[in-house]
Amino acid sequence: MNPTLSPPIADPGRARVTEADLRAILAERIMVLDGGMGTAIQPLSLTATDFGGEAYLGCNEALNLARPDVIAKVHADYFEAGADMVETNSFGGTPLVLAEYDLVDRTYDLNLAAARVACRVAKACSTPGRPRLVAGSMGPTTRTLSVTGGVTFAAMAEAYYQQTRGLVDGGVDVLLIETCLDTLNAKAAIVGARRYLREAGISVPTMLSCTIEAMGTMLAGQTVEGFHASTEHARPLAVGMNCSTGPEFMTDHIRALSELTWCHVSCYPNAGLPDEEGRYHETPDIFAGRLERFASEGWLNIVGGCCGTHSGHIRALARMVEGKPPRRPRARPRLALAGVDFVQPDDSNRPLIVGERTNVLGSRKFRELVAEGKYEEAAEVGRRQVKGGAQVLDVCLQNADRDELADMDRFLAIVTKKVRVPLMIDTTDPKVVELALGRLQGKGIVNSINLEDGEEKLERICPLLAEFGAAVIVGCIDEDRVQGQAVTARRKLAIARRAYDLLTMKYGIPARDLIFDPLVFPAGTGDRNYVGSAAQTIEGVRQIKEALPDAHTILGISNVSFGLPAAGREVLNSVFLYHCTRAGLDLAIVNSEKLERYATIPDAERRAAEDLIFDRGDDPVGAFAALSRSSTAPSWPAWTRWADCSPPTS
Ligand code: THG
Repeated sequence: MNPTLSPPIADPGRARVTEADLRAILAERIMVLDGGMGTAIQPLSLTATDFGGEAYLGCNEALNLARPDVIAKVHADYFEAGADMVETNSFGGTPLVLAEYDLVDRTYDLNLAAARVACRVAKACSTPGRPRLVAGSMGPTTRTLSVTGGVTFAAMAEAYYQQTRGLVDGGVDVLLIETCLDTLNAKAAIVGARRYLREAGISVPTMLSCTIEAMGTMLAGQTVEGFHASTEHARPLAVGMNCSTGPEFMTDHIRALSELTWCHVSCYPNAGLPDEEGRYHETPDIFAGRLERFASEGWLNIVGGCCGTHSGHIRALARMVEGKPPRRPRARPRLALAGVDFVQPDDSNRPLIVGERTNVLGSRKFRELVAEGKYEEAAEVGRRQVKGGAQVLDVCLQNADRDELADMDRFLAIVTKKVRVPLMIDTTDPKVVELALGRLQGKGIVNSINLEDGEEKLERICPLLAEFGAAVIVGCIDEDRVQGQAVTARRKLAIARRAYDLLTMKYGIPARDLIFDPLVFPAGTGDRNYVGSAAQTIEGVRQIKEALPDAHTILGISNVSFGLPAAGREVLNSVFLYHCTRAGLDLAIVNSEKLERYATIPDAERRAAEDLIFDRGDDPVGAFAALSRSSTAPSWPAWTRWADCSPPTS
């Protein structure tokens, strides 16, 4: 413990502003945030003594203990200029960053002090009609989980947990996770912050703000839409952008975000792009003039400044927003998925194609590559699925002979660098789910849960969905000992309804994140149990979509053609997919490189496939097999989970 840094100032004894009060203010007007902290400190030419010693020179957080008066003055100036909310001087306040100054053991004190200084000034500047607020600043740290690595998700979450403790105990009204360059860091911040709030039994809203670089994406590659999709599970009070460029370059991104999000929108840019010497040139009038457009378009709820802005900029902003109505958050949230790229299934692009080959149970080749430790080549399998049109990848590494956890860890580290699409984590092991979700920058899908063992699995997996943000596939399977997997449309719908109620009401999962799998069984084997089951699946899709319109549907299309020769499989898959799509299917798991185009299938083959699907004629199995020149007997896949593929009983 270093003696030159004094203890934090006393608790100012100020009550936290509630989320309800914050929302009431945001409903009324555009809120003004402060400007840059660095910009305000720089001209003061502080010395090593001000920082508490040579060792801390340049560590702004040290000033919270060594010179709280300086920080208090910066806050007071911003309030005086018209800011409603100031940010604590804690941008680099995680132990990950403080380690560079050997200040890890002062993490709590430095953040506590940052919050107390700001809260004391906020208290002094508040009037009954105008509360002044404090946002706890949480910067991106000096590492990126998705780009540079060198730190685990758990360690990152722990670092933010430590920072949150100090800020929340110090009394901040909001936690502001800002300047996010890598969404995976932001997700770790969310996990860490929530863990402390849960422990302390306190509710403090979060705001999230990403940084889009001049080339139009975050450092780790996502756009602002991807960032939003990947973090909306935090239910942030506001989401927005800060830093990086001046306001002008943010225009398209802020417009897009404003159209997309159901949260409030914040924007606090730099004072233009910096020149060679790192100086910013937008004057208060130019800066406020550019942001005026955003306010007038109705895109903004919170506005402020970042690097290069000072109290002059904030004064100009406060004048500019006066009397301008705040943005009204968009009403209806929709399912959004993200890898690096962002995608939303809707009626124009349905069904999203999910590549099936990165599955050790479904592809011998992929299984062998993984078994030989050839993860790069295994990831190439995924890249080819994407090139072939896959918009999502199903990743399954469930091999009883191997360590699934280790395989998933290694495979994801590589495949996330090779493909930009959202990933689907195909596993039944909650440990694998947890590890995998901590590896995804974007918003993925867990494949899958069901009611086969009652609620046992749900209890373990649902909290992970809320913690990391992921959609989930719910298979239409229940506890029934005789026929757990639903074959009839009626049972598919009944199970989907039951799961829907349970998952939305008891587990709090948003309906839009539920993707029901009505189940596909082999249609071409002659197994009496599955005669007509393909038609039931199509009808199941239709009924689930109709009864539960907020939720989504998915099918493993290739299951339908198990046991048929290759040429016949592609035809049957394609015709089946066509009918499922007409029924409303949202996502389809297929081999994206081998999807026969429906329109190119000769009439006779298409009719034979339809006869098989809808069980028309005397011997649709035989007729279809004859047409697709089946000579060999059906070969049985090593498949047991999704379709009960026991060989025909008769
Ligand atoms: N629903 C959900 N998830 C699923 C399925 C489902 N995941 C897995 C599966 N079903 C979908 N994926 C595949 C992958 C491969 C095959 C079928 C479905 C396939 N494989 C060849 C076979 O078994 O004949 C193997 C060929 C080879 O080894 O190269 O057909 O229904 N939610």
